[in-house]
Amino acid sequence: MIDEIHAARDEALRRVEAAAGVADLDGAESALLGKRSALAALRQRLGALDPDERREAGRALNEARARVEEALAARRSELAAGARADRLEAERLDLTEVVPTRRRGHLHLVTQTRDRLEDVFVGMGFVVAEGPEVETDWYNFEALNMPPAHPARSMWDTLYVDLGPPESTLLRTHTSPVQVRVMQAQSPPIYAVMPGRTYRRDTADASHLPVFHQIEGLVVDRRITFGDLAGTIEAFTNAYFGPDIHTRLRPSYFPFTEPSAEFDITCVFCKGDGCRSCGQVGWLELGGCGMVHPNVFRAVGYDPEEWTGFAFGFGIDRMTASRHGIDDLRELLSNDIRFLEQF
Ligand code: FA5
Repeated sequence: MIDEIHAARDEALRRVEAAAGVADLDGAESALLGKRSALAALRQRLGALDPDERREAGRALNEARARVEEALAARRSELAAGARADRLEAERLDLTEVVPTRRRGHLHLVTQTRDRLEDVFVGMGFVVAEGPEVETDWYNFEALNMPPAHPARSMWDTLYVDLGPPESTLLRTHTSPVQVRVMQAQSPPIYAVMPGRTYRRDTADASHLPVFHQIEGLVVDRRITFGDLAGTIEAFTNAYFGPDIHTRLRPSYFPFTEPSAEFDITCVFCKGDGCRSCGQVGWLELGGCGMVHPNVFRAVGYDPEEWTGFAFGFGIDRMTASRHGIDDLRELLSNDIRFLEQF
């Protein structure tokens, strides 16, 4: 009987060792220790033994069962550790891995447009300048011929910064303050463009964003005329949009230019025939422009009798939308990879 018990124990230990996985081990456990196991069958035969043999065989059976239970527990934790290691290996993320089939990221569409515009203007002989996004009231308004309480200030819904005296510091509402900084920094002649981010208390909708981009142009030289301004705008829109797109100027008002105009381009969707995007007029508004006001020249110490110039400013986001047929500016900020990947 003792030999049979040892044989059943050794067989059970072999099966435990041979279990290939936790599920395998669960199946083995009931076969080795359950009611129909070899050890259970041997226990049933104890009753037929005489008392001394029964005691000895009973002890041997208890020891055999304890050994098998121990072996099961040890094998179970061994298999669980192996399964966890396999899962970790399978789920491992190598953040340094370069997967050649994946497409790499690229510049945002607005940045691409800004770069292209800069290229077009540099090709026309302009230099690129930049200025701060947090500005003083003087640069954003006063030097641009808008003294305190000038009604034209309400043309721009301004976001003020809590710095210094009330309403003395702001997020620039347009790129025009950079004109002033460029003129202060150098003497004429000036042929410069100034791209950058601008801020207004505008609610986001299909054609407005509270944070958007403009590009400003400034020319200061002798005998500059309105014809030079119109020709420059026509030349860059042709270079950017292609020869089918033309410009027109409409009389307007800006405190820092006189005369002032707004400029439109041929609607890129209907090529001038009239459609929903352009409100059936065949033209899309792009920006403002005009001849630099003598008071702006005075603010930076230029003699308005000696120097003449023009300036223009237009929205890069709206220009991007026009060129790529995007009918809602908010798409540009949605960070939806399916949208961004198209460009
Ligand atoms: C100006 O900001 C003037 N500084 C432009 C200028 C410069 C005139 C130099 C004369 C000489 P305006 O507020 O119209 O003008 O804005 C110019 C352009 O910015 C608009 O035509 C439009 O294309 C864009 N823009 C204005 N507000 C928004 C907005 N909330 N979201 C997106 N684009 C905007």
